[in-house]
Amino acid sequence: MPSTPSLTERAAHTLSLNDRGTHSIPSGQLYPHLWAWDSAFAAIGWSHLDLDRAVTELETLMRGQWSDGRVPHIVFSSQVTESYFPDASFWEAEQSSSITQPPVWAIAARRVLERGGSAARIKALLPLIERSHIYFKSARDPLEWGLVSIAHPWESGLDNSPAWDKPLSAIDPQESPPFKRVDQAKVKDPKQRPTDDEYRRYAVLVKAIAKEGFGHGPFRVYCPLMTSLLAWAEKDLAWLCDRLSVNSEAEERSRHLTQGLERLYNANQGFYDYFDITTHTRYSNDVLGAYAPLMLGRDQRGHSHDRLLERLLTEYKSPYGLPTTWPSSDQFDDQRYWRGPVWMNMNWLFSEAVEELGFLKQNSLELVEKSGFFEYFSPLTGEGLGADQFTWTAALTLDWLNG
Ligand code: 2M8
Repeated sequence: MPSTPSLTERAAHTLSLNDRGTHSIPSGQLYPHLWAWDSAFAAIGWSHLDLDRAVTELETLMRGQWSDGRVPHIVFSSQVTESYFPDASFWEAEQSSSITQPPVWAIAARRVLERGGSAARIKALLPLIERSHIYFKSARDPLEWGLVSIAHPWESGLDNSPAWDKPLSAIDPQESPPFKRVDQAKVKDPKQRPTDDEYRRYAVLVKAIAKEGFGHGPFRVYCPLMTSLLAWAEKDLAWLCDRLSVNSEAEERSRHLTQGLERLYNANQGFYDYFDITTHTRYSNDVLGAYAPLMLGRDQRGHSHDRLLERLLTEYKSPYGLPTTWPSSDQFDDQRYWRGPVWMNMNWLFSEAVEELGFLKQNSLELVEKSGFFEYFSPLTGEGLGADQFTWTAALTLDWLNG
């Protein structure tokens, strides 16, 4: 009788299904091109199977970089025949989108080097990574507060998080050009995807950014998750530069961001706020991203660290890891994309960065063993949702199994 493949073998199989030679796609079912933070997570997975392939993933990702330093969130492959909306022509940029994504590539590069990836090839990437970090300082911090602002909900990676409802309500969906979505028919239930109204507003923003010559556009929100991830990535870039004898001011920039985050701490709530730059309004939203400064460690912010951790441990309980929205909130939806479901990259980021959340590794491995390598999961039942055979779910599983 043939033996059942192990979890490692199944994860490796998912990575190979989505391998396009020099880059990975997130999923054949829904996302047929290169996505930036997905590729960084894929590189972490590849580092357990084929170190050269892992470095190639990062090189391909950085090859898409614009001359102003931004790493576009999608690089379109012209050979792909599967449909995706919004396609390259809708963005009006050359074969890429015009916004970026959470900059986790230095975090991935550090891990690839630590596992034995080519020092020479990784060293060659460091100036590109540094420019991508400086882009945030020059183009995504209009008030110079030492924070990262996003230009589109897609830039945050957490597309339809309730955190964007307020600023997105100011964008008029009637201004949207006509378009046809292709995502809803590709999942079991359209309720697992963002709404049509949200998509119309997303489309308006894509066009507004293009009209402005690819500037910041009308949606401008300081985001604690983006800021925390950049501050973490800067620390890993500083580590890489130190190890590979490259000059860099990454450490200094990381400190500046960590200090900047303090502006968003809400001592009444015990978590971090968002700030809408366009209306100059600060607002609270009890979503997982509001706890992201935890990733920067207790040393930096002892006072808020313990409160954040305590709330997260008591309020965000699920046997499968961290729900993306506070489960007791009216906005929580266990099925709809980033409005509640558990995502493996969030479990991985929090468990890697926060010692007390190390148990998320066990939760996550049990979840993929039970449900498979889905894109996201119901925090209530563990049911797999969205796309099956999803790259970062498999890649991070490999990391947990072999890390
Ligand atoms: C999702 O976003 C894209 C748009 O960028 C989509 O919904 O079509 C998000 O989950 C994002 O974080 C992710 O990088 C992307 C590909 O997996 O899909």
